[in-house]
Amino acid sequence: MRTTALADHHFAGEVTGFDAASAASEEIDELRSLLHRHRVLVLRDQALDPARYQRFMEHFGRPVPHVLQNLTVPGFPAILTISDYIKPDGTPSGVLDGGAYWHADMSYLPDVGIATSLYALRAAGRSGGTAFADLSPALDLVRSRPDLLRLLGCATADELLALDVVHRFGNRRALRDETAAEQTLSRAQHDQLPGTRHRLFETHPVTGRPGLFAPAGSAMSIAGLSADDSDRALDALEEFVLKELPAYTHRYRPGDLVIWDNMSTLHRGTGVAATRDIESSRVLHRINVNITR
Ligand SMILES: O=C(O)CCC(=O)C(=O)O
Ligand SMILES: [Fe+2]
Repeated sequence: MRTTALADHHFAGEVTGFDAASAASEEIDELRSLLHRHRVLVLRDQALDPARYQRFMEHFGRPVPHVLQNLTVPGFPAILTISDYIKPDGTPSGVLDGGAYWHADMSYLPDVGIATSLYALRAAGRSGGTAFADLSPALDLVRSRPDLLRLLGCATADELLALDVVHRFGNRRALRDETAAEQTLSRAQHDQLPGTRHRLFETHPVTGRPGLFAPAGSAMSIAGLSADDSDRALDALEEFVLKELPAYTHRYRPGDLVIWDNMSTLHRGTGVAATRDIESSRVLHRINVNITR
């Protein structure tokens, strides 16, 4: 197994010489530690049916089924289909625009430690990619930014670690901007997700280090700040992340397996135009696992 970093700061490791369908458990252990070195792992040319794919991801943690059960693979409640393909009857074949805004997956759940994998069954030249931003250098940088500390209401850098954020399924920007994308839920799905609070700088359950966690998407407000101050602070943090931190955009080919740690990254899908032409569509299978279980 060999790894090449695709961006600065060891961000996004492309792994070669690894076959997820046949890997021995020692090799998978090595891959798991590489996830925390690179935050995003890219493996090309994998051949996984749903059962093999799920068994492989179970080495990383316990699967966490998505609330959108209507868009899962039949017989596999933990495998969600992400696709821009619209079926002949006009219904979507998967989640179309669930992640077009910056977010960390499942940060609206009380438990932290969610990793995501996307496996590409189909991808065309026109297909959208997934853009990633690396949050792991953020804490040290924010500590040395008086402008951000002030916006966050912190008199000293140490106060950063005590900040709490209210999270809810969806996209904070959609509260104010009607053009902002957001996945909508049925009433029953919505009722399953009451929301939660996390530290803005959460301790990583594997590395033990505190790091910026999910400052966009489900992060609705910073506890203790007024709505306007909180919006200003979260906007500024997102801008800081996108301007100052390492980035990588993955363009899919069939057989790609991409795995990332949501504790130390943000991501967004870059293409959401629906198509009725299966040949030019993108079909991904997504599995989330909790790496602490
Ligand atoms: O469409 C993409 O590339 C990313 C989708 C996404 O963010 C997700 O499934 O959570
Ligand atoms: Fe996502």
